[in-house]
This record gives sequence, C-alpha cells and structure tokens, in this order.
Amino acid sequence: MQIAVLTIFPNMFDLFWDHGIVRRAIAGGQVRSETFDIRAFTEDRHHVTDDRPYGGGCGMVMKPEPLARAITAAKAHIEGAVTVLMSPQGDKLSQQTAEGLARQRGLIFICGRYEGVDARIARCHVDYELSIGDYVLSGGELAAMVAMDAVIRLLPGVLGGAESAACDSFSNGLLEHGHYTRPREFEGRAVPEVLLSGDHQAIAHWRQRMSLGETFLRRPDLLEQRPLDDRERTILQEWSQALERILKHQSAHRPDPLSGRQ
Ligand code: 4FV
Repeated sequence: MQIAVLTIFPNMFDLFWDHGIVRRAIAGGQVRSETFDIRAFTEDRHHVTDDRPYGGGCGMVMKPEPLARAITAAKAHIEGAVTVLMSPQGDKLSQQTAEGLARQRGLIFICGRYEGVDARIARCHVDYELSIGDYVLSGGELAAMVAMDAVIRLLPGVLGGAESAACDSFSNGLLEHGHYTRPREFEGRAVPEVLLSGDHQAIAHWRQRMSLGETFLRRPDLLEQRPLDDRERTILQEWSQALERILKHQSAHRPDPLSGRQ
C-alpha cells in the first residue's frame, strides 16, 4: 500500500515511520510512505498556508490553493489513491473503517491545522472525511497517525505469525478477554487455572466467556449491534437465567419487618 501524508509539520512523522509495526511494514515493502510539506506548494515567499476566515470569527483557515496543489501532486504519485481528510466532522474511525481503508491500494491523508481547511477542499478534493473522536485536536497529524497505525497492522504480511489481527478487540465486534503471561503468581494473584491446563477447547470457551462478560459489562452497546452465534446466545441465556434466580431469591432475603432487624 502507498501512503502519503500532507502536513505543514512533516517532521512529526519521522519517528512514526521509524518504529514498531509501521517501521516493519515499510522495511517489508507492504507500505511505501511519503510526506508532502504543504508549505512547498505555496507560491509566496513567506510560504503562508493560512488566512483569516471570511465572515470574521476567531482563528485562521487553511488556504485552498496550496492544499489543492499538494493533493494533485500526491495523487500523481499514487495511482487510484483515496484522499482522506482528518476532521471532527468525519466518519468515526472503527475497526470496520480501518479494515475498509486497508483494502485500498493507496491512501492520501490530509492533516488540517488552525480552525480547519477551506470547505471547498473538503467538498471538491477529498473522498472521505475521518474522525478519531468527538474532541478537537490542534492538528490532524496525530489523528492521521492513529488511523494509519490501525490500517497498516491489518495489511497482509505485516503482523508476524504470533501476532494476528483476527483475535483483535472489535475484530469480532467484542472486547478482548484478559491476557496473562509469566509469572504464574504476581502480587499474590494467580493466572486463571484453565490457561495453564493445555486444554485448548476449555481455554477457548473461557476466553469467549471472558470476552462476552467484558463486553456485557463495559460495552453492552456492542452486543446490541451484532448477531450472536449459538454458543454466545447459550452463554448469555445461562447468565440471564442465573440473574433471574438471584433476583427471585432476593425476596427471600428481604428483612422481615416484624423481626426488627435492619
Ligand atoms: C480531528 C479529530 C481534529 C480540527 C481542526 C485539526 C482538528 C484542526 N481530526 N479527528 N477529532 N482535527 O480534531 O480527526 O485543523
């Protein structure tokens, strides 16, 4: 996959390209990355990339001309690339959107600064607007790094044997179960016995229950959004029956008003 980033701070990406899975993907040839300094596409001697907003108001807006030239230049480098503007107005980044972007041949990330980019760039030169969350950053660079990290690790051949995107949180729409490693006991807390059993089916069942439980407790919305498989439905039905029993017996624990006990 070819990736280009358009930014007024290209050096911010030096460390990003040079570490971890991203570095490995570049070294392995799965990714070819390039940064374009938007200032290089200005025509004035002060390389101005922003200007005051029409209609007044606070802050500055990124000028359309340097951006349009930079986008054209990047597109000339990457055949059939999808242009992605990082902005709070965009679709929310999720594992599904990351999987969709990972299927593209080329991506061009546009990083805004100031109050944002001239709306005519967003409307006429951008294929897709993407947000990493409902908050305002001082620039799109960190958001582009988040999106690129989520996409690059999904590219075929990037994650090595032991690593697999398949068992990621959200890859099956659920939160992940807890992970444990040596020592068996830490601060007096032991690793769950089943994980030491070597019984792979029991381990898989335990992990599925933990994953369902974590998702039910922390993100029940995720469970409402996705179809359950038979085993998951059985587990949730078991839990709901157990809850019924507990609640039914609660009446038995209600203090007897005549006993004078609180
Ligand atoms: C953002 C976000 C974000 C808005 C104005 C950059 C800033 C400035 N990008 N997800 N949230 N961008 O806040 O992607 O130009």
